[in-house]
Amino acid sequence: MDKIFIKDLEVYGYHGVYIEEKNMGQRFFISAELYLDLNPPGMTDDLNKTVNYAELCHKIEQRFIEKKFDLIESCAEYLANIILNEYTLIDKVKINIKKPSAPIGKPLKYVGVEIERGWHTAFIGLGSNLGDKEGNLKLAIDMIKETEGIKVTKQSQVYITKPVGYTDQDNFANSVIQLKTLKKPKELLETMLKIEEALKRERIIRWGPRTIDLDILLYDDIVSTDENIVVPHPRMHERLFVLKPLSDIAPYYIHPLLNKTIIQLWEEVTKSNKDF
Ligand code: X6L
Ligand code: MG
Ligand code: MG
Repeated sequence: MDKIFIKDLEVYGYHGVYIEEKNMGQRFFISAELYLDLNPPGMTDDLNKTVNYAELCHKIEQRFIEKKFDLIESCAEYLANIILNEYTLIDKVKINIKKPSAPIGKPLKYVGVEIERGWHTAFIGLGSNLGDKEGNLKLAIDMIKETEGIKVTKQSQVYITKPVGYTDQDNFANSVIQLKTLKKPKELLETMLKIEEALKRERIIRWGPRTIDLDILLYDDIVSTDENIVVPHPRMHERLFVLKPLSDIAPYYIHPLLNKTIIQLWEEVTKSNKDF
């Protein structure tokens, strides 16, 4: 992918665990690699279609010196966040921070850190069958939209569906949203669980009635078997109340384990189930 780079921008800053580092300060070298499509600006010679690296250098310096972090890890995380939030053209950023005068008492060129952060695509399945069902979906989506580091980019229709699994309960309202996020899967899951809690989700009966259920269906094309966050959602490919709304907004998205499009999965399930 195309990139713009800034190499070893020298900045005098006040980060460090030791008090002298915070008081006296020291030199740092900051490098950034910005991943974005350089073809549009390259074809049009238009600065508005790219990132002004002069402006960015000034911003990096300004934001770097206004804080006093213990760790350069925190500095890097902080800068990556600012850059990705303020320059929407940038998909991914690499930040490298070097500390050539770290108080180590050994001869070395520098110590440093490097991180890579970017926007990821995820799909969330929403379900509600208690209280104002459609209102609950809307409330949850509003809370997701207000979360820092998340942008909701697509929304399916709302479908009224018969309960699956535990059938002695009210019909569900189901929908699916696509979002762009800076969060890792684990952080995204925590956000979803917090919103479920805020909307008074109670877990009494397994598969039972709920004000809101927020499931991470897909996260990029990651296949994760971490027992807390299994993506793709292990049963999404069997459930029409997921596949139907998902096919509204991502019909040709390929399920990274089954290697089939959402439409294909939907057709396979529809053939053996006439509930929709
Ligand atoms: C055999 C055994 C076959 C269990 C299927 C299917 C279990 C689905 C649980 C199953 C089995 C589930 C929603 C729902 C639930 C929802 C609708 C579940 C877990 N959530 N039904 N049932 N919408 N329509 O959001 O999905 S509970
Ligand atoms: Mg669920
Ligand atoms: Mg769930």
